[in-house]
Amino acid sequence: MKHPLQCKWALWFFKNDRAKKWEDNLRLVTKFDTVEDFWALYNHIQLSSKLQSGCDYNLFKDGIQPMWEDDANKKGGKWMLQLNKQQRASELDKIWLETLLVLIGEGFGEDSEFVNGGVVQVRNKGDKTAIWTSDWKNKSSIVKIGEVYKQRLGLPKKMSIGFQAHEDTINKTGSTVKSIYHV
Ligand code: M7G
Repeated sequence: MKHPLQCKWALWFFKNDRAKKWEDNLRLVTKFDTVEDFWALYNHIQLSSKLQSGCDYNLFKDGIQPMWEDDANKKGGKWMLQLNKQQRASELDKIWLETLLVLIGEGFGEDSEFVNGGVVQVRNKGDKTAIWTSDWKNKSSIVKIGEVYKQRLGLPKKMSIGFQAHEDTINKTGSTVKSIYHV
């Protein structure tokens, strides 16, 4: 018997092709709901650090599309970790694996219901990982999710990560989006 996960998850892959619309570059890879199927998938796909710049992996709960427009994400946001260029070689793969494990292992406890998924984005200007949640107004759960994420990644206490509402990202005017919470 395989070991069931609490939820069924879908892995998506994004490959930047500027000739196409953003959503047409997004592909569903597969869905899984057991520990064994997760590892079979993980061992089969490229490590994030080996992807071309402009690519993303998204792991979302089955039924939630990895985009702002999905009903579950519409009023939500993300805890984002911005890495520097050196960290691709030394830390990106560890951080993304830990992100996957905290998601599928329901590491956020009773706040897991507000967690929609996780993202890794490989970019020349610096890679990023994020946890996407619903309902940015639910401050206590969102902050607890951020604290767990920071702790699971082993980030130093003095290092701060920010939470941005997708509506602010969509409406951004400058290059930076204000963070509404910090941990
Ligand atoms: P990004 O890939 O999140 O960050 O957004 P990057 O600037 O580091 O590459 C880049 C662009 O992709 C955005 O400005 C949008 O045009 C598009 N995009 C990203 N996301 C997450 C979405 C989404 O959820 N929905 C739509 N429609 N476009 C998106």
